[in-house]
Amino acid sequence: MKARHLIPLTVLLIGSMSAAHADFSTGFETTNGSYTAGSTIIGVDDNGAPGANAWTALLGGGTLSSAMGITTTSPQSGTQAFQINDTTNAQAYAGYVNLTSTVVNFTQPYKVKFGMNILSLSSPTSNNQIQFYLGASLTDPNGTAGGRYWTELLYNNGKIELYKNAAGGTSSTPVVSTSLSLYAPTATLTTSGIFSNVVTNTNGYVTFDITIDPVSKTYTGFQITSTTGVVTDLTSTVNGVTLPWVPNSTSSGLLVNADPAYNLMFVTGTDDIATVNFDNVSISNVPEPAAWALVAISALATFGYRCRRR
Ligand SMILES: [Ca+2]
Ligand SMILES: [Ca+2]
Ligand SMILES: [Ca+2]
Repeated sequence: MKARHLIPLTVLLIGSMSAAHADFSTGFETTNGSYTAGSTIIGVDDNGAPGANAWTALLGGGTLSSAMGITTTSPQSGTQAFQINDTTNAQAYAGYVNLTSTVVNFTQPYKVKFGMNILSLSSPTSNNQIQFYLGASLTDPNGTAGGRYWTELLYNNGKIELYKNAAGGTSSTPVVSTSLSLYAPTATLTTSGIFSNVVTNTNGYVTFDITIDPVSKTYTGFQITSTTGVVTDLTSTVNGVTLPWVPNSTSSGLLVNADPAYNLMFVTGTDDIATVNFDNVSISNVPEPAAWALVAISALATFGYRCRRR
C-alpha cells in the first residue's frame, strides 16, 4: 500500500472516533441489571447507570413501590419491561434514575428513545395521565411547580405532547400535540365524563425518538413510530425549537440559566388509573455534523489529490 492511501483512512478514523460515544441503553432485562420479574424496580441499579445510582421512587414510595415493577406482560424486547400499575386515583407514581455522569456525553447532541405501551387507562382521570421527563435537579427531581427539563413528553387525554420552553422562560408548553390513535390503531377512544379521547385498551408500543442539542438548548429531531409501521417524522416541526428548559424558573432550586440534571423519569398522574409499560430506553450521542463534514472534505481532497497524480 502506498503511503498516500493511508491518509484518508487515518482522517476517517479520527472523524469516526470523535463522533463515537457510549450509550445508555436498557431493556429492563436481567442482563441490564438486577431487574427481577414480579419485583419492584425501586432500588435496582442498572448496569448502564453511573455507579450505584438506583431507580428511586419519587412518588408512591415506600410500600407502594410494588406498583412500579418489572413485568413479563407485553415487553417490547426480551422478556421484561418496566410497568407502572397505578390502581388509585389518589396517588401518583414516579420512578427515576439519575444519569448524571453516565457514559453519554451530555455536552454533545444526543437522542432519547423509549417505547411506551398504555395497557389500560380508566376513569376518573384528568390531564397528563402518563409523563416522561429527562432533567429537573438533583435536589428537586420532582421539578415542583414547573421543573426545568431537557425534554418532557406527556400522554394527555388521547394526545402525545412534546413540550418546549414557553415565551418568557418560566414555563413549558406543547410544541407537538398529536393523537396517539394514529400509532395505536387498536386503541378505543371513548368519552368518560368530561374527559374525551381516552385510550382504554391494549394497543401496542409507540416508540419516541427525540433528538436534543444541549448547546443551543433546542430540539433537532422528533419521530414517532408504531408497532404497525406508521412513522411520523416531526423534525421539521421541532427543529430549532427551545427545549422545556425554562431558564428563568428557579423552582427546582436551580439558578437562572443553569442546566437541569439528568434524571430519567416515568410518571403516572395522581387522579389517573393506568397501567403502562416502558421498554427499550436509550440515550445515545448522535454523530456531529462537523465530524462527518471533516470526513467528506478529506475524501474530496484525497480524490482531487489522486486525480492530479494521474
Ligand atoms: Ca425488555
Ligand atoms: Ca450502575
Ligand atoms: Ca393515580
